[in-house]
Amino acid sequence: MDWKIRTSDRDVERISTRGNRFLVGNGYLGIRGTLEEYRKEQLPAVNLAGIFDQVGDSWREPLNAPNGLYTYVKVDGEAYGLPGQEPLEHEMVLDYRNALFSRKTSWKTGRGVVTVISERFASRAEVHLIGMKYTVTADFHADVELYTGIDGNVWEINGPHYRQMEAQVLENRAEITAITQEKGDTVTVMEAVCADFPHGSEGSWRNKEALHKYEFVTEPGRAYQIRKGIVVFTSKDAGWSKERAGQVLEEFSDSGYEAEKQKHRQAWEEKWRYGQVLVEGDDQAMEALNYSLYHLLSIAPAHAKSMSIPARGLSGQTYKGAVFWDTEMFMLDYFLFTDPAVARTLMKYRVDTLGGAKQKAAQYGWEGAYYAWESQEGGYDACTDYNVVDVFTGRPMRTFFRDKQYHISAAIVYGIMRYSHITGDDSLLKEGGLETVIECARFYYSLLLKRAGGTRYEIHDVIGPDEYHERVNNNAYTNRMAKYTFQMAVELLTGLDRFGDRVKESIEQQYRVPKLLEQFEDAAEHLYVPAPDEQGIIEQFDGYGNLEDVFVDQVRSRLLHEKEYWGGAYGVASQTKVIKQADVVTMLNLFSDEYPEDICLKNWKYYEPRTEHGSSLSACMYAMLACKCGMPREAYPFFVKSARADLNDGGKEWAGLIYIGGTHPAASGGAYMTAVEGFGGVSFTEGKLKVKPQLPENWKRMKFHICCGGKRYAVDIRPEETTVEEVEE
Ligand code: IFM
Repeated sequence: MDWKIRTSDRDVERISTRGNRFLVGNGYLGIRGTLEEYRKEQLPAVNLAGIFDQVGDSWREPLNAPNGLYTYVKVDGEAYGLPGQEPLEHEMVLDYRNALFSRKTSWKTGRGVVTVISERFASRAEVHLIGMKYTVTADFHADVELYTGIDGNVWEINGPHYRQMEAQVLENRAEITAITQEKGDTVTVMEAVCADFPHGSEGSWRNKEALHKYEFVTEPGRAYQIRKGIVVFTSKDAGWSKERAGQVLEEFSDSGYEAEKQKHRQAWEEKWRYGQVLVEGDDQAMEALNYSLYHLLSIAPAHAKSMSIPARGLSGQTYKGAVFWDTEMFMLDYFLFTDPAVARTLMKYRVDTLGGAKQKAAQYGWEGAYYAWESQEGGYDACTDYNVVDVFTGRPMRTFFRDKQYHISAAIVYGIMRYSHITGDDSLLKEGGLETVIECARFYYSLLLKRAGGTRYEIHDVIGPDEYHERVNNNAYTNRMAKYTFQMAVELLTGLDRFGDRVKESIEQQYRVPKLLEQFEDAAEHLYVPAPDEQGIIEQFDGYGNLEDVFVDQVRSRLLHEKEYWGGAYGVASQTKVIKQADVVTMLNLFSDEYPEDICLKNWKYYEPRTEHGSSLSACMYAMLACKCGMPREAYPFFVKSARADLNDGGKEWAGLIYIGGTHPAASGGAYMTAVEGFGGVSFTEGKLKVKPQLPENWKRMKFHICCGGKRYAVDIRPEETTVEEVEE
């Protein structure tokens, strides 16, 4: 395995997926795998973490910075680039061990062959820095004009986000400062170019392009290279200024591209040291898995103390750059097991956005904290009431994701408690985590209903993970997660002493602890969670069993339009048993120790043919439950599907008429969980690591690291024995 993916594909239809697949990123920014000459129509983006803008009533979304990689060539007066000019040869490579993107493209001109080679990295050592080199070679005396600079014509879905741009172009230096519409935030991109060959040069600022032109005549076979350092910072980045960016660029120019690249590679090697998973006997699985981990590492906010990861990572503005339950339920484990500081950063974001969650609960008339379904700055819920556009009428469709996906708050509790249980670190709980769990429990408590004369609590009018069935009662997943939230709140409230007097007093001042304990204990005991019926099947929600019993292909055959939305009032799936993604199976996976194996298996077999897997979050839940049922062979194709979510073409790019393309970090996290927890059999009992492997037949050996209780362990699984050894750091 060479830790590289390559393609010579240049089909314009797949520009979007290649942009995702060849992405490089460092948690602060993500650079789509597009070519230097691409204009906004080809969807290039330097996508920024944690900074948003809203134009009028359009959706608020994260910013794409002006594109400092923009470069193209003219030879003998004619421009050469893709997708316009048919090349002789073309290849793009992503070296995902070192997070290096490169391309090589040759064109035949009227007088000979001209070749462009480039390489780029989003520095891991200095996250504001992008390094790039670009080389032109011709096999004749070509008159070359090489244009390089910053393109302020950015690709945006709901823009334009910049109301003003100011630029400066000096010799070998250029900068653009763009000012956002909503809050007047600034995004500054500065570059320094080094061209160590004789040339004529000229700078310009026109049509939102800050450009340098380098003119030269090539010696046949000689390489003409420019190297660029690009610094990006925004008004939200404390301590950043043009002076500081200038210093970074000076250092880049002094030490040189190769030296900065070396620092970047070293930083990545550090990440891989404990972050990789080695598999012997199945190179394809090892490649897809580590490629998935590459994506997770590329978007991990290791530079921040309180930040999360959007559902489409840093691959663009899809899903409004918002944070979903994907982070806690699908991505968190990877960071928790390999780099707990990042896991803490992710969960601290939720603690710090508790205010937004309390406001949302209050807006709906609930108590406590109802987290944003699509969380942006401050916990603001970017999810709109009309989140899908109908393909037939072009009208926005009323969806209830924001109002009714109550299970989101429990995901936050799950993340906080999993962090605390596995790391043994109480600091997050002490710094607001306790209040977060209590407020989420208060939220669920305010949702509880009791039928007249009844004894059990129910939760009505919800959407579970399967979004195709809206506003149902007693969704098994939601109810079980609400019960879990009550259980966790009880665990914390009964053990306040462990947090010390100051924290205990503060909680006792804010809450009537005995009263809450009484309520939460009662709720945990009496909240109804649908139980297996005589056939062993758990009904996904009240009345699910009465819906039309068809399988996925039958429902698919009823579609009138390929982009038609399957859910909502008239969706093809809505009145059938066909579901979008794992729902009961997700619940069983999380609570498998509460159910006999045959119940897990029966439900797996029942729901699988009825699951569209229309969300990339689905396959890994089936994979993991299959492992828990002792079926690694059945789990394997679902594992591969998750691990290859960003390698394969054919992922869903549309929800009705809304573009939802981008990377799939939840699937990447799901692939990791399946490998390590499913096949590797990693679990934790009272904070202690247990490993009980069941590898797929062709896997001869598996090696990885796990952090637990403040220690790091090397796990080595071989047919003859499994060893778990503490690592001295
Ligand atoms: O969080 C998911 C949801 O479960 C299904 N639709 C896409 C969201 C973002 O990945």
